[in-house]
Amino acid sequence: MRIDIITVLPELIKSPFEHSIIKRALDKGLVEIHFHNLRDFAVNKYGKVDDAQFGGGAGMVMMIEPIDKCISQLKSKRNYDDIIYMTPDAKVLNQKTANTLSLKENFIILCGHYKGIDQRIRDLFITKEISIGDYVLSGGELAAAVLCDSMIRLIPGVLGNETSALSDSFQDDLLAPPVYTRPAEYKGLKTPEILLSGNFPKIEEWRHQKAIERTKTIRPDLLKKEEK
Ligand code: 6GU
Repeated sequence: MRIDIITVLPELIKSPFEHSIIKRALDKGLVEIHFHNLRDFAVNKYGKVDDAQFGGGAGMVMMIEPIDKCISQLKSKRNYDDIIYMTPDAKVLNQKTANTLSLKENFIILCGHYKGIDQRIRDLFITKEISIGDYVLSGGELAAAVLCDSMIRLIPGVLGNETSALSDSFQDDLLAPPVYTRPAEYKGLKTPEILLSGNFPKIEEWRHQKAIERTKTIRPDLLKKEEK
């Protein structure tokens, strides 16, 4: 997988890729990430990439020209499966989208800022728009890092034990069951007996039951989705 990230704040988004599972995926060559500073395509020597919106109103809008130049340059070098715009006014990312995207090869991810980008960029280039939740962030960078993490960990070979991605919360629309590790008892707080029993079919049954209970309590909307 190759991901090209377009941003006005490359420093803000780099560090999530320098640790843990994502770093290992990069080191193994399973994914390549390239950062592009939109200011390199600015319309003047002061690095201008945004302007006031037509029609009036507070907030700046990211201009069409720098983004056009940057995306066109990338598109002239290779084909992209998707050109994704990170914005709160879009469908919310879920595990199904992450699964689908993890099977593709090349992405451009454009991080929004200020009031957003000139609509003509969306009409012309963007093939997918993604939000990471119903709240507003200062920019698309953190959201892009979240999206990349969710896709990269699903690329075969990234996680040591591939079954662990499959048993994650949300993979089957259920929250994960509770987990315990040594010591079996701490200050009188006990691990459920069943987990120490060695009876693996019973343990699986217990985990599934707990997953359903947890989902009913915390995210009943997920169960409703399953019934559809
Ligand atoms: Cl993708 N961008 C911004 N700025 N805020 C968000 C978001 C994205 N997703 C949720 N909030």
